[in-house]
Amino acid sequence: MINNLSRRDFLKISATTAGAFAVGQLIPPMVAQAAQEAGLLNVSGDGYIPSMCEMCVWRCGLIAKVKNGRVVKLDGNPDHPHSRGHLCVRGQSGLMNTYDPDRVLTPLIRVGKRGEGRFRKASWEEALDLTASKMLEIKNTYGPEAMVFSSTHNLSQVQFENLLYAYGSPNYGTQRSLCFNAMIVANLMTYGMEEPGRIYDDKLQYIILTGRNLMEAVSTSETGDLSDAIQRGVKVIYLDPRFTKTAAKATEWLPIKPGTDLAFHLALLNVIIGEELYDHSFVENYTVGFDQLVQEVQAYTPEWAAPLTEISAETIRRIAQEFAAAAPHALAHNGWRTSNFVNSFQTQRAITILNALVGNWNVTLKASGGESSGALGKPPQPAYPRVSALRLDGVPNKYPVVPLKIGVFQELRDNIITGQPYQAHGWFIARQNPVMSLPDRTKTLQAFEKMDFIATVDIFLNDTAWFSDVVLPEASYLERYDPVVPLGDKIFLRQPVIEPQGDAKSALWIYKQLGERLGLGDYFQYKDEEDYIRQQLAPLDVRLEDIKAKGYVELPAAEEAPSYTWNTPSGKIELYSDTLAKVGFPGIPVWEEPPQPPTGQFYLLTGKVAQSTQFATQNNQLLHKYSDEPGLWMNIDVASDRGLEDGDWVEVVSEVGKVHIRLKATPAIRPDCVYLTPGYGHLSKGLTTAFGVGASDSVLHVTYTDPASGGQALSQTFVTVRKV
Ligand SMILES: Nc1nc2c(c(=O)[nH]1)N[C@H]1C(S)=C(S)[C@@H](COP(=O)(O)OP(=O)(O)OC[C@H]3O[C@@H](n4cnc5c(=O)[nH]c(N)nc54)[C@H](O)[C@@H]3O)O[C@H]1N2
Ligand SMILES: Nc1nc2c(c(=O)[nH]1)N[C@H]1C(S)=C(S)[C@@H](COP(=O)(O)OP(=O)(O)OC[C@H]3O[C@@H](n4cnc5c(=O)[nH]c(N)nc54)[C@H](O)[C@@H]3O)O[C@H]1N2
Ligand code: SF4
Ligand SMILES: [Mo]
Repeated sequence: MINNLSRRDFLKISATTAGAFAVGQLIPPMVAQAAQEAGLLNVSGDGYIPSMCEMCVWRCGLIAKVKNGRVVKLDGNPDHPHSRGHLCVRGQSGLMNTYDPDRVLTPLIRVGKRGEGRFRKASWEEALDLTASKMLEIKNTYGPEAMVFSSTHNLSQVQFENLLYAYGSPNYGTQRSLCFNAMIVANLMTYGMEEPGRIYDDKLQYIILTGRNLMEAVSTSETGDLSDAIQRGVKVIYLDPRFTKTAAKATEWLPIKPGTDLAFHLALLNVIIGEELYDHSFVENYTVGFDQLVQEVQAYTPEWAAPLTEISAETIRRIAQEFAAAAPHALAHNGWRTSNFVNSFQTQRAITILNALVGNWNVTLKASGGESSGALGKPPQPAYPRVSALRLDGVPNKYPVVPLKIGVFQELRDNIITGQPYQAHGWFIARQNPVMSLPDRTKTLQAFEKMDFIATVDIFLNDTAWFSDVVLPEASYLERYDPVVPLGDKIFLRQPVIEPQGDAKSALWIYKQLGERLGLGDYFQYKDEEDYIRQQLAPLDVRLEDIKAKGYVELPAAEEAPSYTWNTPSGKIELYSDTLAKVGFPGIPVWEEPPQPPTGQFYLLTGKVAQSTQFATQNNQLLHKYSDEPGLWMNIDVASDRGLEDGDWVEVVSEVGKVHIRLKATPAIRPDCVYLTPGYGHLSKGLTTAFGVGASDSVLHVTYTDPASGGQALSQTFVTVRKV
């Protein structure tokens, strides 16, 4: 779909670009030596190797079929609790990411202007020396805080963080505030844990999904659980201004007015309390703050919520009654990318409280410690240097309840631009595409202009690498080891199913090399990837060889007694949170009016599609082939009133940006909303399949941040649409 001009441009550029293999060039066989030594591949390089998918952050277990040193098929590992024998469409297409002709396979050093995309090939020696010398120069001139680090959830992140803490910078940008801060902080305040586990058992009767589009925004195991529950006749109420695939599967779709989920849930609380439908003994024994809650929700009747949400009072009352009647076998799902409005934190709090009132703890919700690497070993290392500089993202001074590790990435970006409280000069980015994933792309590029030095670790010349000074090519997930990870009572391994192509290297190798050049070698006391994993496994008395064949090792199952204590200041579920009240936020969720678009404008909605991951897989030739060209969804009646037809080119304008895109007229969206699929409109011409396709909603998104959780608010951007 790339237009001719841009393809020609790219080819011209790649004359001075250390591109990967040219399109169509034959990739030589790369027989994975470790796998062959372990007996997983025969002498011809054929066999089946278990490992883990990384087409998204969910890490399903996979089994790679390898022939003569090439991956020919990827299937789900039946023993992995996420994949349970299945890979989603992205997972199955993963080999095309590894074999993408656009892969970056040698380090690159920029030769043209930033954003021009002109690079030259470099050796690792040169690229690492340059990166380390720039990072040292910044540290020596401005202090370690002038160097920003950012990365998105991945298995080697532990060593990325090791590099950051050893270097001594407090400035760490993660995807979390762009994603689920509202949910995480609400759970921490109410339950004292980041995210309780959910139980989809045979007794489950009722689910309320608030904008959790599980059928498209896939988490394989939970998507499967929901699908099975629907088959069994579990009632599913789904709130979304769009008719998504989850809406299609749900018992009831409620096209709620954007930003009013809080009103809906406050009204559910009102009915459940007013009609005494809550679990009295659970509330008495295990919660604090019920009296304050009773007082606060009195005013939030279904009749009050109806005009706000545009869901009738009868429906709201009925759902409250049905939910309570099904309880404790009822689940109000707290969603995932809960970053829609600045009131999303209060919505999340209301959802956590709704669950608590009906006493579904240990029935549909349970304690979860998240990913704990507690039992694993790690290489020895000295203590980290003390950091005294303030953080650019305002945590904790401006955002007192946002955990340090979670941060507020969009605020960090904004303060790179303002230079307050000090100016940042360098940015080290790994496995992340902030040029696309942060709201307001123009601002992100402005922040880049402030940088003396930018380095990116990626497998592609993504949009962020395109603006970088050095690009360090990581081996793909099929070509490398990563640290092992525990999941339940198993420990899973990512291992190379082929050798890395070109000069690509694992992140474990890259961070160690960089660490040594920065004088931080003591923090990276592992010889190579295998040695790192052996040190992880040492306390468990497990050998790496024991894991390779099955891809995991089983540990003795820990006794899982249902727990009725919570890691909150009171030890109970906090309906009223003193922690919040003390720092000036409401201790009980209160109604916060969301902004509404002025007449003639629309809410701009974003949302995942099953065939792509964020901003990362649009260049995958297999996925691309089966994807429709993305268009701007607009309600079909509204389009017709405006004289617009399906396929028309339209101009979409927000306060901060403008894009051109084709219109998709559809009944599947509320009349006051439009929707754009994220992940298109790439700037990098190094993504030759994806470049030139669609438009980026990140260009349009205005940066709004919820003051409590630090989560961004993506549906709060309003746009005009006109034919061009
Ligand atoms: N295929 C695929 N699966 C993925 C991902 C992917 O990129 N691709 N990404 C993974 C990640 S990182 C995440 S965080 C999860 C995200 O999982 P989800 O949060 O379920 O997914 P999204 O599509 O981001 O948002 C869900 C829905 O919110 C709706 N929405 C917007 N504003 C409002 C509102 O005010 N109220 C309500 N009720 N709904 C609203 C949108 O229309 C959208 O359909 O998905 C994960 N799974
Ligand atoms: N408009 C809009 N903005 C959003 C969202 C939205 O729905 N709409 N969603 C938000 C959410 S939920 C999230 S989680 C964030 C995600 O935001 P990001 O984390 O910035 O986005 P990703 O696209 O996941 O970036 C992953 C990068 O990793 C690279 N990569 C893939 N495999 C490897 C590998 O093996 N090694 C290395 N080093 N790199 C690799 C990919 O090429 C890609 O460049 O975006 C948020 N922003
Ligand atoms: S959900 Fe899909 S893309 Fe993500 S890890 Fe699993 S198979 Fe891979
Ligand atoms: Mo996310």
